[in-house]
This record gives sequence, structure tokens and C-alpha cells, in this order.
Amino acid sequence: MFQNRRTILLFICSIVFVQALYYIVTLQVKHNQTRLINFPSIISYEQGSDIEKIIVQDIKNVTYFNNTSISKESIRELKSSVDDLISINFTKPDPIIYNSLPICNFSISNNDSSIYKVTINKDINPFNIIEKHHGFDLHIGGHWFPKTCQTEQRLAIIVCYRNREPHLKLFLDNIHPFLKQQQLDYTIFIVNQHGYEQFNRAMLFNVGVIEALKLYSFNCFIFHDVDLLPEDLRNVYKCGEKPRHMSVAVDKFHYRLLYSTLFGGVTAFSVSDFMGANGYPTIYWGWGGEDDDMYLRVVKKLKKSITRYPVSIARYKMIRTLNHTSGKPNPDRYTILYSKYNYDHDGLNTTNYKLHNIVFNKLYILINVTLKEESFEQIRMRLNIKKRETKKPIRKKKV
Ligand code: BGN
Repeated sequence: MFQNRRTILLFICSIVFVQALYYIVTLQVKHNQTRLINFPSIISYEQGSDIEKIIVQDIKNVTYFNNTSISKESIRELKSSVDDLISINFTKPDPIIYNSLPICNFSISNNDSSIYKVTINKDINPFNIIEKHHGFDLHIGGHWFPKTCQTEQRLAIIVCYRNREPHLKLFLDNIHPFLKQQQLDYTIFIVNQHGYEQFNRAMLFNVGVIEALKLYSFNCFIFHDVDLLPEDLRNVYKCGEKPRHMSVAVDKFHYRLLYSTLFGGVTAFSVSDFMGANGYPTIYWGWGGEDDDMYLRVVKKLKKSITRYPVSIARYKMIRTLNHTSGKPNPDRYTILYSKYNYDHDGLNTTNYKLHNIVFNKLYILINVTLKEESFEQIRMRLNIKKRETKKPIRKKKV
């Protein structure tokens, strides 16, 4: 009897022990997992595409979270120690053949401006149709370069993105033929902000630059909203001596510049100007202010002015809503913008993100990331930003 009871007790104890062990182990695994693991809208393309095999570089283990900073030096190191695993998918021009070619010279020679007007394709086609339109001469990852001449610049178009598939389709269907006509060596990067943190347009741009430089020696970056389509071929997607504001005249704003320091929509930076400005700020969560901050970086940190093509050339069509609503305006954007914080203390060197994976699609390279959101209080403490005094309205005394 006693013997039996002891066996039963021992049996129950071992079951409880095994269950407890299982509970602890699963809890640990859950804790280590990324909080969000679905990549909604773009997946359909990855699965649906039958034209080109999609190569997925799963680099979930690569994380920049908790890295204190990514310094300019480490970016230079990234550039030199190109990650073989990733760059293997990236076709570069053969230097021997390429150097023997004449320099590409897309020139604007005709006075008749109507010949430069772009016909915008407004049909939202499935990705495989867009591939049929423009993919035949693309290298994987939305990379193209002319075959008959050599380019001086290597351009990365960095597009910030979250859940706007119809916009992305229209963008790709229109931007590829536009850039090919300008005879550019270009690659399209879509930086997708995964997760539920507030959208951070500027930080996604920094991520795009950091990841792009691991692949190829890009020397020109164009930062692009996905809903803007260039309308004139004379709006050349090249970098110059100064940072350029490209989207000067947008149809939504009646082809007029909203204000003289506007620097949103589409901008072009040489790699050295971008590094010199310490990239885009990382502290604008939600809508507004980050582009104005970048303008101030150019003027105050780079000590340069911005340049623009004329209103008659720098024309864009903005893709209207298609069920898209822009993010919540950031209530703290004025405080941050006017605080005169030190640009060395925030930007490219404080870009914290978790890289989930990089997908080499035919039409573009998709970079999936989660950004680490900082509260306004944390931003304020980190950058020593003083609270703005809210002026109380002066009440008139009742007589
Ligand atoms: C401005 C926004 C920009 C935005 C343009 C165009 C701010 C900060 C004000 C100090 N700036 O008002 O971020 O690109 O409108 O929509 O909100």
C-alpha cells in the first residue's frame, strides 16, 4: 500500500516537474521571439511572382538594437567589408568592359518641353504584370545600368514604406521607365517599417542608406515618398554639389512650392553631404517636422544651401488616397525642431533598428525592419531638450 502511494506521489511529482519545465522553456522562447512576425502586404508578390526566382536573405540574427551607435567609421567599414552573402545577389557592371565605354550623357537639348512630359500609367497592375513591363532588362533587386555607356553616379532610391501596396505598384510601374530613360545606374530600395510603432519616415531613410552601402558603392541617394510620381524627364535623378529638393511642384498643391524651406517629398544627397549632415533625424515619430529638421541640418551643420530645379520641371503627381490615411501628426515636432539640439547627437549614428530580412525582388530590394520607438520624454532627456513653455492666455479680469 505504502509502496503504491509512494509511486503515485513520485509519478505526480514528476508530471508537475515536467510541466513546469515545459512552461519555463516556452516562456523563454516567447520572450526571445520578435514581437511581430507577419509581413502583410508584400508577401503576395513574393509568392505570386513566377517570372523571377526570389532570393530571400534571412538575416534575422542581425540586429542593431542596443548597439550604442552606428558611427561614420563603422559605416565606412560596412562599405569596405561588403557582406559576401548578400552582395552575391547584386550584379555590378564588369569594370573592364564598363570603363571602356563612353560616359552616359542624357542631355536636354530640345526646347520643346512637351517631349519631356511623362505619360503616367494610372493602372494598378499586379506585380507580375509590372515585371513583364519593366523586368526584362533589370538585374535582381530593381537594379539597372546602361549597357552602352558608363555612369558617373551610382544611385540608390530609398523609399520609406508601410502597407501601401497600390501606391507601391503605381510607383514601380512609373519610376522604372523614367529612370531607364535618364540612363542612370540605379537601384530601388523599399524600406518597410514592420510593427505597430509610429511611422518614422526619416529613420527608415537612414536604414536604407546603411543597408544599401553594404551592397554597392552608392554615391548618390534619392529619398522618395512612394506616392510621388515625376512628370518631367528633365527632372534628372542625379546628385550635385548641394542637396536638392526635387518635389518642388506637386499637383495636390497646385504645382506651387508650399513654403520656401520645404524639403519634403523627394530629396537628393551625395553620399558625402548625407554623412556630413549625420543623416536624417531619428526623433520624429508620426507625421511632420523631420523634413524641416533635415533642411536645418543642411543649412546649420553642412553649412550649405539647398538647390531646386525650376517649377516647370520639378513637377510631380501625388497618388491620391486609395484608402490611405497619413499618420498622426506629432504633437512634439515643434518643440524638437526649434530646440537647437546638437545634430551630432542624433541621426545616422543613433539609428537603432532590428533588421528582419532583405528580400531581393525583381523590381526592388525590400528591407524589413522594426524600429525602436523612443518616448518624447526619453528624447528630451537624451538630447537635453527643454520643455517649451506653453503661454497661458491672458484672461481679462471681469469688471
Ligand atoms: C509642414 C510639415 C512638413 C510637411 C509639410 C508639407 C511641420 C513642422 C512645422 C514646424 N512641417 O507643415 O513636415 O512635409 O508641411 O505637408 O509640421
